Amino acid sequence: EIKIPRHYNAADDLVGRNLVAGRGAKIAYIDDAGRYSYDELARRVNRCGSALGDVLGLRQEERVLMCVHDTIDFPTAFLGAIRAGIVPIAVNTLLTASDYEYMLTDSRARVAIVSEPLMPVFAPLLGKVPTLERIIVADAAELAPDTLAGLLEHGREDFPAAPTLADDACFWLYSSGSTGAPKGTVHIHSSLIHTAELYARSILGIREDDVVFSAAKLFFAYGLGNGLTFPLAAGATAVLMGERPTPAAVFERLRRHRPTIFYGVPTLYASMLASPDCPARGELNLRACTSAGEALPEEIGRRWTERYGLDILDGIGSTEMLHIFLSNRPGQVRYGTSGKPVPGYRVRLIDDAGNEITVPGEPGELQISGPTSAVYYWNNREKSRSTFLGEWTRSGDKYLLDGDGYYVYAGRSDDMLKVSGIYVSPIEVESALIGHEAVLEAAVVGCEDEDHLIKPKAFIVLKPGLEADDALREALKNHVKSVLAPYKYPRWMEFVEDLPKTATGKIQRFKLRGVAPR
Ligand code: 3SK
Repeated sequence: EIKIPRHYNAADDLVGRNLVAGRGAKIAYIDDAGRYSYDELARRVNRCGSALGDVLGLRQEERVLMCVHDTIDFPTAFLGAIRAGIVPIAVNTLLTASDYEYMLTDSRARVAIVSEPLMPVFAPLLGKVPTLERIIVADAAELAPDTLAGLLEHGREDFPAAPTLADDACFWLYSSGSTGAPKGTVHIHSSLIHTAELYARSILGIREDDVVFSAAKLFFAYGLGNGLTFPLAAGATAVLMGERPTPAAVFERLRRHRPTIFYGVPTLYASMLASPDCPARGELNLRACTSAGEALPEEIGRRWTERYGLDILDGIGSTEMLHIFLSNRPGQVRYGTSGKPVPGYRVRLIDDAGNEITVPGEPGELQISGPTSAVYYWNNREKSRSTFLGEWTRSGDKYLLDGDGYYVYAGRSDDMLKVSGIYVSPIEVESALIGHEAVLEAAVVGCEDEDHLIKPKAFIVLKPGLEADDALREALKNHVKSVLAPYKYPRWMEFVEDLPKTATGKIQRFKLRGVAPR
């Protein structure tokens, strides 16, 4: 673990260390519009931090919500806010207006910075959310007063970092649970650099001459480390991609920019391997590949290694712990496991009676201790108390230890599903289905697809007199996609007479798991 001074500003460190090291002229970021040196990044960050205060009137410790695609505007706004001591809240760009309304209301962010294509979702919230005063449009070329580009024109390049402390709130990410609203997860200034030292430097061996590319977006804790903290901490170069990470879009960046480190998620690796355009070994320049978000099926790992002669380092992290705390290591990969604790973290498995499991083969809830744990959930004492247990943080994941000290994923302790690396609450999908006029009751569980990756499956009881047909299936899928973030829709639907329930009427989802997809 590194020693961090009490007076510390994470943005000042991550950008400033590169200037001090003489890397000002080196390319920090490449996005779809251009290339930006470390000097240019520093200018943008300083201008942004200064303008958030001088032009928009934001003060240290106030919050700014960011719904921004992966372009240079993300690090500009995120690090600019942090430099000013303002707390950015990076949110998923795939959500609905009602999700954003909740997050804006909950956080009381006075300003939102939003990528231009997402403005139709956000614009109606100005006027609707009483605490929201301004929306600044990112990824827009015009130098207008309400664009980030325009705002930067009014910022100072010599803007000093705010006098923050290592333990001050630095940024938030929203974390979802199986019940209740998403939780504002508060991280402190010292956490970012710790993730870089503990995981990126020690497990990946990231270096100044690396070029990194994360298909996982910057608004995820995984992507934030991959594409922002780690490359800046090491003085490397990061490739950013604004569009959705389809295999074609990813191949294009792998071929054009020839990154040395690629960060993906299992669903993407599976679809890349299945693509007829999957690059040949010689076309790529990779030295390390990582996977997180959900457990990597063994078969996908093996096929990747066969094709590229390079292992995927599968690991697990969480929004609460900020990045990966259990990981496979180069040269010691065991597919089908999440590897071993990253040095600097301790993990333990706790059984249903609250006792620590010390023997291999027995599943228990994984708890983690390490310096990067979030400090609490905003305005949520109950969930904070049940998650952050002093030095230990509960993950909600069940694991077991194999005979050689590798940790094997054994499901969730709650009903949450991880779909393409993003949490989906079955209860939320059930409520959406029940909101359709044809549906009486619904239960949603995770089901494995042909690549052994989990996707939502719905068991549906229709209202009396209604019959299921293809048109109704399509209508129900479209209905869910219209009220929830589209990736949450059930991939399979089974129409049943009734649902298994407890005596008190609670749906017994466990009885529906393991029913083959239809
Ligand atoms: O889902 C994960 O495994 C993960 C990894 C790194 C950071 C955050 C998360 C949720």
